[in-house]
Amino acid sequence: MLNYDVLVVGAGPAGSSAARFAARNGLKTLLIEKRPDIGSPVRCGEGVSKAWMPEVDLKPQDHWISDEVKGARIYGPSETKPIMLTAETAGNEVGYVIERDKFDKYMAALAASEGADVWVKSPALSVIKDEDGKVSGAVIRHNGEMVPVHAKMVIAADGFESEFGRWAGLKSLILAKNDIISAIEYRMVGVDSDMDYTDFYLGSVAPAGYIWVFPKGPHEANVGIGVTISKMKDRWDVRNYLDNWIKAHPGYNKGKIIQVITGGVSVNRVKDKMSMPGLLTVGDAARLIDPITGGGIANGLISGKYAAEVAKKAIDANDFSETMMKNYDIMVKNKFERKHLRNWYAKEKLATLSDDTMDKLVDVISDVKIKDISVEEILKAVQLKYPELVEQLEDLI
Ligand code: FAD
Ligand code: OZ2
Repeated sequence: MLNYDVLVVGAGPAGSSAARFAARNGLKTLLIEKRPDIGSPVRCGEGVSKAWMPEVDLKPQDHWISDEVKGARIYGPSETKPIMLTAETAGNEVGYVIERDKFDKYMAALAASEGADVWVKSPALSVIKDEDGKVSGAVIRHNGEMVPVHAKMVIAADGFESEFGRWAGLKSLILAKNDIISAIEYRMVGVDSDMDYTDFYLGSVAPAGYIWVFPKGPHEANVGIGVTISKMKDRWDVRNYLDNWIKAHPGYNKGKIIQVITGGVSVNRVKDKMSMPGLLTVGDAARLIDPITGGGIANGLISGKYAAEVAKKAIDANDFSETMMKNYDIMVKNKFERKHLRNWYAKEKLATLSDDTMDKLVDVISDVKIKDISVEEILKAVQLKYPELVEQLEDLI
């Protein structure tokens, strides 16, 4: 019988971060991944800001950076004058477009270098529980055999399509239809994208979502779209919206598609319960994507670190009770609850605006000097120019 202190299910950014910090905390850790090749195929726009990296002891590495950007541009439906979020106005905290496959492998390698064992091509297929209902491991298919692995703590990092928590009986992570984005993205070559900016396009081009262009290199970009599923008529809608936008933009229409990806993104408020005895959920599995940017890499890494801290505490105290697990929920809430509530209200509001109003909004904000590349600064500018739009979230800005 195999015994570990911590079993981490899923080697995306959240799982590798959890395994890295668990191992660093002296815990005997196993990180498992169902895919044969960590990070591949990529299902991501690959845009990240820089500011959070020190918090998870992450030093940017050339081999997983494809482009460093000076800022972001947010366009309204008429695509005239964008809101500019730039290094000049914002100091130097800008961002990167990364190579997610290399990034994910690097994160798993960091976990391994701290002492975690790593198994690839090894899906968790079922949950092992004690008689008292505590989660205490998983049955894993490994090298063609069903291997029961026992662990004092399990960390579920199995992504947006997460099943492990549900198998264990955690019902609190279900999403409402207005909090799910369906996304599709093309990696395109031969396009006129600008290496210096990540671009966002708002309005009816992407109902209750947006189109993004993230530069990967000269004339190469990730061009993608996210649409809220409650706004969709059928499942081809998303692709049609993206294709129509590309057709209307000659600088992109002349390009060639070298990869297509699809995926789901959660855009909810922080859930009340992300844990149960013996089990902590992290990253997308815990529904921790930012509800207005759709960004989940940073939050995945941060929640992974928190889970490792609580696992250490629980194992040291030999206490796996609901109360002990709650320490994790509290850490996550302290970090994200307020911000995600604010961004959730803002995205719900944005979804109600006509193209005309959205244009006016972008136009007036584009005249405001924004001093930090953050959603908070954008919302402060909205409050200054269009206070009635943010009445509901006034206390949160
Ligand atoms: P994942 O990265 O999904 O990792 C989960 C891992 O668990 C996977 O490797 C999976 O194979 C594995 N797994 C699942 N089940 C099992 C099992 N039973 N046993 C073993 N392994 C299992 N975020 C950003 O910050 N910037 C962006 O530009 C961005 N763009 C996006 C574009 C699209 C189209 C989509 C869909 C998402 C985007 N996101 C972006 C969100 C981001 O990709 C996620 O938030 C991030 O990947 C979350 O990391 P994670 O580790 O929680 O989950
Ligand atoms: P702050 C990022 O995290 C980049 C992530 C990009 C993720 C792309 C994934 C796309 C997937 C699905 C689409 C989802 C659609 C969601 C519904 C939205 C409904 C409109 C910025 O640079 C974080 O970046 C802001 C970075 O944010 C640009 C830092 O922010 C994002 C603009 C997008 C829409 C905003 C609409 C507002 C419009 C108002 C008219 C701050 C601190 O780090 C600073 O120190 O998370 O705030 O970090």
